[in-house]
Amino acid sequence: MISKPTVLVLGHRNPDNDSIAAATAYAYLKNAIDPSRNYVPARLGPMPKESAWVFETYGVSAPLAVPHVRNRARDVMTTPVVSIHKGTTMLEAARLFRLTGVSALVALDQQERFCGIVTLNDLAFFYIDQVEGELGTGGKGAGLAAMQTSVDAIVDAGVDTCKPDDLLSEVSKFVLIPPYREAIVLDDDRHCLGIITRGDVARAGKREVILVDHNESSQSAPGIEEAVVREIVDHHRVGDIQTSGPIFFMNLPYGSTATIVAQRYEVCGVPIPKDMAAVMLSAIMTDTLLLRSPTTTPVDRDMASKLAAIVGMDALEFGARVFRSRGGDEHTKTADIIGRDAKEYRFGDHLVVVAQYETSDLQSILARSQEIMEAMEQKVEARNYDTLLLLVTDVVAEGSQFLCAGDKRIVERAFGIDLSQGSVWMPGILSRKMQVAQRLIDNA
Ligand SMILES: [Mn+2]
Repeated sequence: MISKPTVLVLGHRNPDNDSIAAATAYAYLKNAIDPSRNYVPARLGPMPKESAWVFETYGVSAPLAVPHVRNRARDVMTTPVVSIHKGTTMLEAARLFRLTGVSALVALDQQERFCGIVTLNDLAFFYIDQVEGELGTGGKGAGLAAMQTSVDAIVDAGVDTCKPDDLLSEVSKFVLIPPYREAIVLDDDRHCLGIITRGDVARAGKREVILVDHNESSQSAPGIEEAVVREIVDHHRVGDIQTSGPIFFMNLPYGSTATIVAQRYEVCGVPIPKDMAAVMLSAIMTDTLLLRSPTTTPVDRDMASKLAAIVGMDALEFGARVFRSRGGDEHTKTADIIGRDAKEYRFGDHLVVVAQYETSDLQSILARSQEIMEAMEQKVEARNYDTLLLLVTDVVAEGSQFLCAGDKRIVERAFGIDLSQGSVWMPGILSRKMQVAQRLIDNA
């Protein structure tokens, strides 16, 4: 069975609701219009609370969690393997080689567990040895008799084995360098999942991805430089991803990637089912902070009302429920507040990280500002950041509290503020991208 190539549809690291929603809804659309591939929504971190709520409420499966996009053993292995049981005769093994054309058989014990391989080479040498012996002694039929003995004598238990998620770059060392020729892929119970031959290594393609809601390698999956980026659908500044050929690259200054994805459904003539409408509407609502962020465009408003009609709820009412599903913040971990949604920006040799935490419960966060500041200073040390800026954005009061660790000058200069006392309330600042990152870039 030839399976379709898989394309991962991926949002950014520390995924927010827009990254989760855009990956899911875009993969659905691609599967509807392109039968040549299998589009799999994926994520580079845990589901945000509000995404979990929307997906659960509308019965949508969460995107697949992936640690990286490097080639793994499972991506290139040949499957299924041709296997024999221990105790099978040499003759039966020889017939199986002729029937299947493989060059190695996997030997299993009675519990179907892997115990070694039998190669065509070893079987041939075994037979030649027997026939040579026969010629030396003048006896007849020893070769034939030998072929009726068990293959156990030539089972090679020393062959290299690996796990399905092992990196191909590691596994291939044991396949390409003599005396090894192949590696066997085993699960945790030593059941054989596949075999990796030199041919498999030579033919190994690259993993294919579509990036949504980001287009910078520092925000993307580890190993992105080894993957083929087939498409990008985004609403951020144009970053540094390079491709070897022309691709579909759609970047529009809308309030959310979900808006662009929903528009693609219309362009492609694919009806939006209720569950995908809910997923995309939730992302428009969170990314535009209930259509109040300055990033909001008329297209976002228009799309929100279209999707709301499919969902059968008022857009803002639906958005308010999505925000409520995040819950209060008195129990939110400090590490989540400063790390869940953090983006790296490089200005020359200056590494600035801007984290944003949206809340409708600003007071419970500010009550812990001492503890948060300490954690931020530690993170600056540990990660070698130059500057870590945290925006605690209050969706209701429509503004952000700025907390800054490390070198504060770049932030002070860009905003004309004094951060020496710790933190500063910045009314009207809701958008990291438009009101903060852009200003830092312009003033760097
Ligand atoms: Mn977004």
